Amino acid sequence: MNTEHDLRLVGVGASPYTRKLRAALRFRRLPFRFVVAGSNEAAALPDRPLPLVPYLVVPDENGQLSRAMSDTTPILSELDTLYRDRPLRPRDPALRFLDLLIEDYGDEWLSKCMFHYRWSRSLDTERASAYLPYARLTQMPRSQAKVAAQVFAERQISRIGVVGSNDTTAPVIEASWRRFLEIFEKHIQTSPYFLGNRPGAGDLACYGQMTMLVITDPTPAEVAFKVSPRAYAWTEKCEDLSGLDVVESDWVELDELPETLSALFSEIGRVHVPFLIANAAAIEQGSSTVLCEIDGQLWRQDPFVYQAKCLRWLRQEFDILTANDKARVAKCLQGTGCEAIFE
Ligand SMILES: N[C@@H](CCC(=O)N[C@@H](CS)C(=O)NCC(=O)O)C(=O)O
Repeated sequence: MNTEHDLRLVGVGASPYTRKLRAALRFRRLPFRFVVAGSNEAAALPDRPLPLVPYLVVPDENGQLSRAMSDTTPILSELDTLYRDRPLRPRDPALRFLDLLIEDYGDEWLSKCMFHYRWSRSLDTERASAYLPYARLTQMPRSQAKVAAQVFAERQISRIGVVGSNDTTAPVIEASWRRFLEIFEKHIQTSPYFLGNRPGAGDLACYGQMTMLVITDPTPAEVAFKVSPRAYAWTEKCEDLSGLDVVESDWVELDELPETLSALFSEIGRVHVPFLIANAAAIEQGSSTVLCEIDGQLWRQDPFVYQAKCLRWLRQEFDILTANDKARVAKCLQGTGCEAIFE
């Protein structure tokens, strides 16, 4: 079999965004090779546009693997354009917007939970540091891994302010992780995925972070086992959904959203949206600190330029909806706090 033209996914298994994209390619049934970042095979491929993992190398118009793309959100959109079958973004534009919102919450808020637990709780830091150096090179000598682990942990801990984890915000982040699990637990009892009987990009964004939060890192995993033991099974399942057959009618009807999904939007509107808005305002004003209230507590962190872009993307996606679709979205999000994105 000639696999020369397979897509190349370059990443590491220990990266939540790599897991999101790998699960996406599997669900999409797209032929791909997984290439470990930093390996000789990766060095032979076109370089990544951003200093991030994962990245995806796709064929250009001549069928040559010459184009590398970074950032999973635009990558998933482009894959939906390039390959028509089994899209991850709903075709109904209003539902597509809701899926983008869940995707942003997974990528940008659950990542706060992930980063916070991993780099502020000593047990989680120790556990992650012990294996992460080997994620790129399993044969690394132990002495070298020890040094690498320390350097990496110090770097991540020094960046913890970037995600907004500090003494004041820790209880807000931890309470939000528990609430997410409570909502998830109820929702998944009646619907296999957030938007019905097939996964959307939002499911896979949450899944990516949950590989670490539910499976790998002891403190958030312990909470998950108490609140939602099915979260572990769901996370494992999402790793490879290539065998799931789907049809268009598997998406939920927007006019019949279950209450448990509204609860998820209320959670997104409770924590993530206020942050997105305060962060974008701080950047616009050239302020060096984001200062706002989230869930009744003072939130202080360094501005996060990328997340201002996320808000811009969401607003652009809302702006291009027809008046009718805008009204359908607004109706679903009414009273959740998410309306602040477009009001
Ligand atoms: N928005 C990006 C985020 C990717 C990202 O943050 N990747 C992390 C690893 S999980 C990374 O490469 N960080 C750079 C570093 O650690 O130096 C995406 O969706 O691809």
